[in-house]
Amino acid sequence: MCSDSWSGAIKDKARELGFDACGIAPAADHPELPFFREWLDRGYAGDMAYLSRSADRRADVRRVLPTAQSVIVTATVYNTDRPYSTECADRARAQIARYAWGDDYHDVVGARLEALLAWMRSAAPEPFDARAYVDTGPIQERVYARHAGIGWIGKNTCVISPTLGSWIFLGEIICSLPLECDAPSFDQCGTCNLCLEACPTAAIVAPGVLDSTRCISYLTIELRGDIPPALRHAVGSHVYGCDVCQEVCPWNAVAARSSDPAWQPRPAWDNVEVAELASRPDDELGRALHGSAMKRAKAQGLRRNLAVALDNAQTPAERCR
Ligand code: B12
Ligand code: SF4
Ligand code: SF4
Repeated sequence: MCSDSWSGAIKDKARELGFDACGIAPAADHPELPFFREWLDRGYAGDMAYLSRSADRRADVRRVLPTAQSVIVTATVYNTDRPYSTECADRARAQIARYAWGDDYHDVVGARLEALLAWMRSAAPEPFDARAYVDTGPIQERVYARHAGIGWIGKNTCVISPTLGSWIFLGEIICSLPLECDAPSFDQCGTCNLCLEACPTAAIVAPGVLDSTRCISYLTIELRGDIPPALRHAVGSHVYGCDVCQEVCPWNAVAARSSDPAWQPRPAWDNVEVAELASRPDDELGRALHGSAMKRAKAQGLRRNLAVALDNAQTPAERCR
């Protein structure tokens, strides 16, 4: 098979395996890659030490796989038909980021990527080198997604597909095959600034630049220890992650939805009150967290977030602005 028919066959197979989009980027010196170092130097990674530890490898996929020539990028829609948190003024209602409502995407998307790679190995005329990653690998996924034509990197820093929106998981196969590549996506944010204006903690400090130490997603998922008092009110009823900068995005006004059972909200988190969630015993919380992306925070982290949300639910909304 020549490289362009190979690329087409890989994309067809990706669709067959349940991916909503698939594109191919060259393993090259993309202009956005050096920004990562600058971002780390500004302290925007907070306590996520794993990012600085792997900064050299994140600078270029050829440091992860020296023979790399192409990066196959997949997108998987996880959006479901539930309302956005911005549509709910009730601070007693627990807000959980929609990416975490169903099964753990590391497992689901990871298994689909492994299936794609296994098929590629069986169909390829010769052996090749490859690594598959979803989220946890030392690769700047959004940059390769942009150069694979999946979507552009919005001012909220998320990859926005012009056809699917931004409720997508990214996954990649870095490989030594010289595949036919797609054209990069172009920026379609224009003069819009809605995400910068809507962020409850002013974490988007400039278009495309996010200070994690202010981001509710970081504060409720990644941060170990207490949420800084100055940011607690703004966290509101977000007990795990935050979707506000994507919910206000016009490109998500009619975003694609998935009927995949994997992403449907688990009953334990569906439309639940903060107080009810907080009253559940550890073993019950632990069972609900099993196999869910929310297990990252563990029951202990969730309790810390619930305590902040409970406090906020009792606080007049005016004080929280
Ligand atoms: C660390 C991390 C976080 C951190 C930091 C997020 C951030 N924006 O950096 C925290 C914990 C805050 C976080 C939050 C979320 N995350 Co996260 N996260 C990651 C992770 C592991 C690394 C991202 C990273 O390298 N950040 C460092 C910065 C520098 O990189 P960047 O944001 O990609 O920024 C690029 C561009 O913005 C651009 N750029 C920005 N400014 C400028 C300026 C100039 C001049 C130039 C040239 C370029 C440029 O260049 C940067 C690349 O160097 C990736 C997985 C991966 N391995 O890539 C997932 C990932 C980005 N996260 C994801 C998700 C789903 C989320 C949340 C939606 C979860 C939630 N609901 O709570 C939020 C979204 C918040 C947001 N607005 O980004 C998805 C995003 C999918 C998408 N559509 O984009 C990813 C890709 C995981 C996956 N495999 O699906 N995340
Ligand atoms: S996820 Fe929430 S806190 Fe983080 S940048 Fe987006 S709106 Fe702001
Ligand atoms: S809200 Fe506006 S500025 Fe922000 S990512 Fe969406 S289109 Fe771009």
